[in-house]
Parts: sequence; C-alpha cells; structure tokens
Amino acid sequence: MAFSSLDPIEAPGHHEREAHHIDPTQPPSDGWHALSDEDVRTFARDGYLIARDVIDRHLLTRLIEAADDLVLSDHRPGRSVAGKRHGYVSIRNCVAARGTFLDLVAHPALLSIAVQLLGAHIHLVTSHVIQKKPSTEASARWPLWHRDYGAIERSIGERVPRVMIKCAIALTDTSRPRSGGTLVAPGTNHRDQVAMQAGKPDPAGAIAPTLRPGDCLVFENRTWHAGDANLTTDTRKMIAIGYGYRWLRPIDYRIQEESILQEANETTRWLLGEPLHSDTDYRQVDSGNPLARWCAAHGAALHQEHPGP
Ligand SMILES: O=C(O)CCC(=O)C(=O)O
Repeated sequence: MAFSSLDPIEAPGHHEREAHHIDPTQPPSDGWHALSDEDVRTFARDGYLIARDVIDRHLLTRLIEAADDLVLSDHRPGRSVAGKRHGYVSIRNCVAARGTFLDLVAHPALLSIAVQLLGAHIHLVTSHVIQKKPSTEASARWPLWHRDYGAIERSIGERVPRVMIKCAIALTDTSRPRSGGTLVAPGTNHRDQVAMQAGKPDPAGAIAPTLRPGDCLVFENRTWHAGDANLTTDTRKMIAIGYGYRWLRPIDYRIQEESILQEANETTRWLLGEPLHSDTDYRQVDSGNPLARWCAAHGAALHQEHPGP
C-alpha cells in the first residue's frame, strides 16, 4: 500500500491503486524509468507519483554518508535556520557541496522521469539535503503547507503553470506513521489555495506517502505539500533534486563553480549550466542538448504540452 491512513491525514481509496507505482522491473539497461500513459495522466491529475526502488543500495549508502557528513560539517552556504525549532535542517545546492550528490543530477531513473513529465528542455533548479530529528509534537508541520517556487506567484499571480518537478528521495524509512516524511494534498496542483481545516494541521484529503529507503516521491511545483511530524526515534533523511525548464532561473545557485563542472559528465554539465557559445553566430535553435538525443532514443517527446490550469 502506498499511503498510510493516519488520523488526521485521509487516504482516499482511489489513490491507492497500483497504476500510481512505477514498476521497477521495467527500466531498460541504460536506467530509463518508463512511465506509462496512465502514470503521466495520474501525475497531471494528482500532482505527484511514487517511484519505487530508484536508488540502489550502494548509492543509497554513499548518499546517507555524504548527507550525514554535510549536515554535521560547518558548511554554511544554503543552510536553512528557519526550521531549527523543529529539528529541521535543509542544505540547498547540495550538489556543489559533496561529489556524491553530483551523481544524482543525471541519475537515469530521476532524469528519465523528469523528461517524461516536462520534456527535454530542462535543467537543475534546486537540490537539497533534508534531515528532521524526532519530536513529540504530532501536529507540528515543518515546512508548513506550501507550493514550490513561490517567486512565480509573487510575480504573475497564483494561476501558475507546471514548470518544475521535484524528486524527493527517501534515505530513511518513512513508511511508518508520522515518521517525518513529505505530506502532499492530491489534486491541489489545480487549485490556487488549499483550505486548511479548523483545528487540524492539514487540508482535507492530505496524504502521507509511505516511502522506503531508495523510493522517490515526485511532485510538481503547484502541488501543496508540507513536512510531517517525526514521532519516531530516528532522524528522517532525504535528498530532493528539482528539475525545471531551462528558461527558469535556478532557486539555489546562479553559476556552478568551474571545479564542479569539471568533475561532471556531459549530461550533468548541461543540467548545471548550459554553455552559451557567444563566439559563434547567434542561433535561435538549440543545439547540443544531450537530453534531446536521449529522449529520441527512447521515443519520448521532446516537449510536453502544458496540461492546463
Ligand atoms: O519533506 C519535507 O521535509 C518537505 C520538503 C519540501 O517542502 C520541499 O522539498 O519543498
């Protein structure tokens, strides 16, 4: 079962069907994680999906070690302080902080999911390590319910398009009730606001996806979401990789350091900073996008029609 039915979180029956899950036996040898037409339609309707077992045990171990090391270090850039009261740490642009996270930028499972939902014209918009310590406050939510990339709403109003998706990879087990995972409100990608319920910390219909280490919650910028309380005895750990259209300014970096780009493979370099060839004639057509070649090889469309408000 994908969702825990916790009071006060509701788990509507229609969200439990298997079509919501990506079959891990399907990816071909280059790691392409095929979404079915039903997955794509369901994502358009509900604003999220769950991909199981996208990160193998070996990489998972390296990611947990790198995340612990980074959180315990004195690395300041991108570190949030706002959630301290909730034992919450988030470190943005983590791909620049540890080489292990760089391996996630062009991870074939994550990236293939992103191109099937957004098309080939994307880049990295954000990356962050998140940890949340145990607490006893069942109704405490951090972060509070929100949509991502709020700057869009602040500039063009609430009727925003889908421009970004986030792949939230569970490093620890959030399949247990109230284990600090990401809560989502299905279908709120089509609503400008969510109505909070009197005396309750979550909107009606909110669910707690149950993720095991290596599973990934994929959601879009318009889907309202929040951080659940962590009533377990373990620190909850995750890494989020956010992809958005390449005309969308990254949230947590402007230009990545040359030393980081040099460590990266061709696709990662593209995703972190598409080169502008200013020494040649001006060209309106795109050239050299490795994602376009990859999509073409898998018969995937280079662009996705905007699913509408
Ligand atoms: O799962 C969490 O802690 C919240 C994640 C979140 O709000 C985000 O990635 O935008």
